[in-house]
Amino acid sequence: MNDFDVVIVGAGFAGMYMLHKTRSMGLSARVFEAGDGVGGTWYWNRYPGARCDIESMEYSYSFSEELQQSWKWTERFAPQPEILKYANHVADRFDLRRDIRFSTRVSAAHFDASSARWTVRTDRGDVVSAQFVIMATGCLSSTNMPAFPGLDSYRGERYHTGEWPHEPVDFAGKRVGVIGTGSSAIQSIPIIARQASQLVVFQRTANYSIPARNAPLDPQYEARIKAEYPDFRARNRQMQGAFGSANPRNEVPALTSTPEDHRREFDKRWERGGLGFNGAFNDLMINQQANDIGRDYVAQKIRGIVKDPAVADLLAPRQVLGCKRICVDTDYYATFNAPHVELVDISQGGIEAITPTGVRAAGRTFDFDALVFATGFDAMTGSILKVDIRGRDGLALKDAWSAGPRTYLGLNVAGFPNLFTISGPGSPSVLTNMIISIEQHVDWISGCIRWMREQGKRTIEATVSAQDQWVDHVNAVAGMTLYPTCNSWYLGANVPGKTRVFMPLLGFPPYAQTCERVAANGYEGFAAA
Ligand code: NA7
Repeated sequence: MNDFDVVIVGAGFAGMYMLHKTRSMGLSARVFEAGDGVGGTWYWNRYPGARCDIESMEYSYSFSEELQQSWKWTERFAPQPEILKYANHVADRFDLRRDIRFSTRVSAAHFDASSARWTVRTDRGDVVSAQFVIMATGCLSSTNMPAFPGLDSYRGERYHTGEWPHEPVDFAGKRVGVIGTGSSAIQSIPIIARQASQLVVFQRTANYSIPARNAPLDPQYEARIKAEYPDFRARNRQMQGAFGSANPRNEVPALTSTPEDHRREFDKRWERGGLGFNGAFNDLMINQQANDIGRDYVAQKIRGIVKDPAVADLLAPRQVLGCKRICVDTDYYATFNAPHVELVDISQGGIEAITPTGVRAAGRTFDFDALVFATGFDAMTGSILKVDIRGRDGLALKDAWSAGPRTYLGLNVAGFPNLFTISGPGSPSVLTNMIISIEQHVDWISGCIRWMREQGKRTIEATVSAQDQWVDHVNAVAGMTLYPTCNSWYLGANVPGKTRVFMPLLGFPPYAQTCERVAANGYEGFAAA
């Protein structure tokens, strides 16, 4: 059996930086990656129009000044192929590939208390031993394919946005159905519509989408940021979501502002484009009445774009603005003005069945040459729980999490010594710029391992009481907001049968401070032996 200090599961942005960091500490590491290349979610999500919703000057590693100075982004929001190219560049630049086993999925990780080591198994028959196991499995990696009746009977082409083929898919002249209206659908629909002869979109819940206003990256802006990149990064780390310092939240409540103020601020942010729209007022996520003002503004914008009032009405979201991550788009709403594009409301009966030739929904039958499932992910816990993880006394993680994920700091689970989760549930993760959250976690885990070595400790694990308090804290913070009011994937509500728990923690800066304090206090809330 091969012995390593660290086994890392996944070679996305988390796994790659973790490998780089462990190497720099002189530790031996092996990474297992299911795909045949690096990039994680950006490796799998190759659907047309796939693009990051965080600006490219921010959605990139900050740990290497040379890297951030030398890499050139071409657009304000980077498209998937460019992000994948960047991931490959990082893998080459830091010579990461030699420690990564591609096309290999970790199937099990079992802890043995007597040796204080993990035994890790893969679907290719590898059996290795490691002191630490680090789950760098990503938050949006495990696709959600609903068990639609008749799914297997469908005879046409079929795609999931999260597992898109590597070759370009040509929809020219085809009748295409898209199920779902989340971010992946909203990005791909305008492009599919340009090719398809007929496009039918099945909408269960109308989503908020703000224009991206994507454009070639302004060279002057790029030069300005690069002239002070470390300061720019530091300012972003002070933002709630660890991004967007150039367009911060307007620290004024909507409730005490005038209708003119509302229009001016929302107009400004609609014109600027991107996720900053949600920062128009500081009470949008904590007060329903304030949020209603934002919701009505977006509905009125949709009515201004979509010509058929009945379609505009269907596209106007009813849920809290920002309750599900808002989408950013290029021409999404305008696409529904095209005569060959139809929106079908399935909010009442859902998809009744998939048939050999298409879909039955809303009491009608539809025939398609191709069906696109844009039905999202088993977010945050899906990929972790696909691995048979067993901690002390054979305790299975899926049992420890049967009532929803429980962690301390989103980094470790009581009863699972030396197992770390990068951007795990209970940490800010998906509510932030993921790469910055990943770096913060990797740095913290590395610091923890260094401390253990210095102190001569073999194991570290969260105490049950620290974990209980942390879970209460995450829930209490979410409970002060409007986030728990809709069926979002933050709550696991998109996956039938998944326990409804708000998984990410709001607020990056106080979280990062807590992590620092925990470390400074000798890893408070952890037991090390
Ligand atoms: P999302 O945002 O989870 O969207 C999935 C969509 O699929 C959403 O509109 C769902 O409707 C719909 N859906 C899911 N299950 C069904 C069933 N059973 N029937 C009909 N429709 C269904 O995933 P994305 O891939 O678009 O985006 C994920 C994140 O990636 C996004 O937030 C960005 O951060 C990047 P629902 O809203 O649940 O009614």
